[in-house]
Amino acid sequence: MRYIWALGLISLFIGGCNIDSDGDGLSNRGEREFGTDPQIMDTDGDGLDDYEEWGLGTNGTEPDTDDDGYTDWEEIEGGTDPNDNDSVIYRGGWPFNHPLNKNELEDGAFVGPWQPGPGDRMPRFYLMDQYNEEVDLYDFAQHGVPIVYDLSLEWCGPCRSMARWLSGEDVSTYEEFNDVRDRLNIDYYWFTTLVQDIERTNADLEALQRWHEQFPAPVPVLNDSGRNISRWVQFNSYPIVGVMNEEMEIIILNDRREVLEYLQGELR
Ligand SMILES: [Ca+2]
Ligand SMILES: [Ca+2]
Ligand SMILES: [Ca+2]
Ligand SMILES: [Ca+2]
Repeated sequence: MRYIWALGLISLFIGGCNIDSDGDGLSNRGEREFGTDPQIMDTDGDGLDDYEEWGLGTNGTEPDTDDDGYTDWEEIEGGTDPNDNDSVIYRGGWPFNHPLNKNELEDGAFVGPWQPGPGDRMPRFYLMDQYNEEVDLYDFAQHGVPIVYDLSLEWCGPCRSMARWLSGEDVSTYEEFNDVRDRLNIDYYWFTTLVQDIERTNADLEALQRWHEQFPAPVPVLNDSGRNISRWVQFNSYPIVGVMNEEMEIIILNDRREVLEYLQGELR
């Protein structure tokens, strides 16, 4: 009888050690050792619960363990290593959107033979950037901010002056929108698509890199050699500048002044 009582006490003791108050799979004792909060499933709020972080060897109290700009959760979803800052989703640091969200958006893309209008959603284009990486344009979606696109030609003067302005130089045409420029990558995203190079042929990687060197704005410079976006918007006068909402639906199809005024009105 005494033996059974002792056994009960021992199992109670072991059970006590294994209490998992928040139900994240890691015991309270394990959480104390790991440094996470035994009352919160996802202590650092990055989308991976404490047990998952323990298993992955990531820091459960730091959303971006390797400090490369992408959270641990984003890296797991994007297929990169959350413990290695050389392993990133995009070398350019472009945003990331969950694959499930992107797939859902794709279903509502507008692919008619006619010109799109406000409310129509841009299809999911994949374009190469200045780092020779393929960019999924839907990664810019669903971050709660509008997305500007510009289509430029390397030889086109107005395209170049806009790019100069975007990369921080004083350009009188756009001076009144300098407050907008200051909010780039905070209140809105922007991507540039280079359609032609200086020779008026399809922009290749060298042209993208040349453009980025001359105009080092923190935006992707993308290659549209397949004429995907340019065929989709259907304009022949450059730069083509439009803005979409976070669902990739057109707000303004092509008017750079209107786009900048729109952004100005949206500044927080
Ligand atoms: Ca916890
Ligand atoms: Ca976490
Ligand atoms: Ca990271
Ligand atoms: Ca990483």
